[in-house]
Amino acid sequence: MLIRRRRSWEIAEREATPEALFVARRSLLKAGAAALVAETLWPQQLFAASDPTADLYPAKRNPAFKLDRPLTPESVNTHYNNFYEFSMSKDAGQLASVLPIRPWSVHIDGLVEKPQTLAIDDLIRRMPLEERLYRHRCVETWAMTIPWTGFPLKTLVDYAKPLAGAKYIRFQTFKEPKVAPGQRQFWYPWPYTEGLTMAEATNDLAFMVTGAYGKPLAKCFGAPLRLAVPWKYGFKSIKSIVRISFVAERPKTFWETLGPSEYGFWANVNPNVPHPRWSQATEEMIGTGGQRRPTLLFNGYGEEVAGLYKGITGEKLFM
Ligand SMILES: Nc1nc2c(c(=O)[nH]1)N[C@H]1C(S)=C(S)[C@@H](COP(=O)(O)O)O[C@H]1N2
Ligand SMILES: [Mo]
Repeated sequence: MLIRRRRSWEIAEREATPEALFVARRSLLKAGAAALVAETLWPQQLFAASDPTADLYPAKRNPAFKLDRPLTPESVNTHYNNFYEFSMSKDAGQLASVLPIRPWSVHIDGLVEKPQTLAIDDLIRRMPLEERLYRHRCVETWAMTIPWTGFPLKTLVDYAKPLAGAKYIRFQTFKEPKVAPGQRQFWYPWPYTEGLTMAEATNDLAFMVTGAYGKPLAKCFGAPLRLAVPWKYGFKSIKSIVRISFVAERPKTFWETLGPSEYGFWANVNPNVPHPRWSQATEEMIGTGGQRRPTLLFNGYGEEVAGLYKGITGEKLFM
């Protein structure tokens, strides 16, 4: 349960943790019970016991990605996560420590020259790792800043050699209900899926994350492989990826399936387009004692990505 002090200028809708609540209202879920089960299993382990790629960190920082605000401390970030496979609350990340992340395979399939399955360590070692400082903005109106390590998604796209018919990429998270209590809640469309257009996926900002804070990725952040698309609301940045499919049709995503009027395919950050149940005008910087800042269009990455959406009409680009 999130305990927050109300400020006079905060609107009432912000009391919700909206993504979770949306489903809670509809399905009478017993998240508390599920969380309790996971807690008894928690071996206090945030990383793989010994990460086979540990020697690659810290990777060299790419100075092109600058921040306008301080980094969110690691200890704050690892205790404030959305990871619905494990819990509806922000403690989900801690509960995720039961997830086995080795061995781990990533399937590359669909409209590619040669579908293949890669062991995660082979994949990571094949890719050019670098560190980037990114903003991160959840649709629930909280925000963070993180030093991610990873590689441009474009490098993986080039490696996969998509066929001409590939118009979108569909990403899929693991499905292990025995390990992830949230996945025993059968009314969710597990596994978690997300999608990007090929133009979005090959934009330089689209980043495949394998590490954070100069180390291999902690499980709470979506180890061993997650996406970071910082100009979009956080739910687009799918965690713990096992399958990357090149497809012709726009994939229907996890959140779009649950609430199409609230969570769409595009989900680009825009302060002037409110969520149906709350304003997106400002955001709370987690770990700063409740400081709020004005939300930035495309989360401040408009220069890099606004061009992707020129000429697209009749689409809810900001939801
Ligand atoms: N598989 C999976 N990926 C996910 C989620 C999730 O519940 N499951 N939550 C999303 C949401 S809503 C956000 S805001 C970010 C949270 O990332 P963080 O915990 O690293 O801040 O992950 C996204 N990726
Ligand atoms: Mo989110």
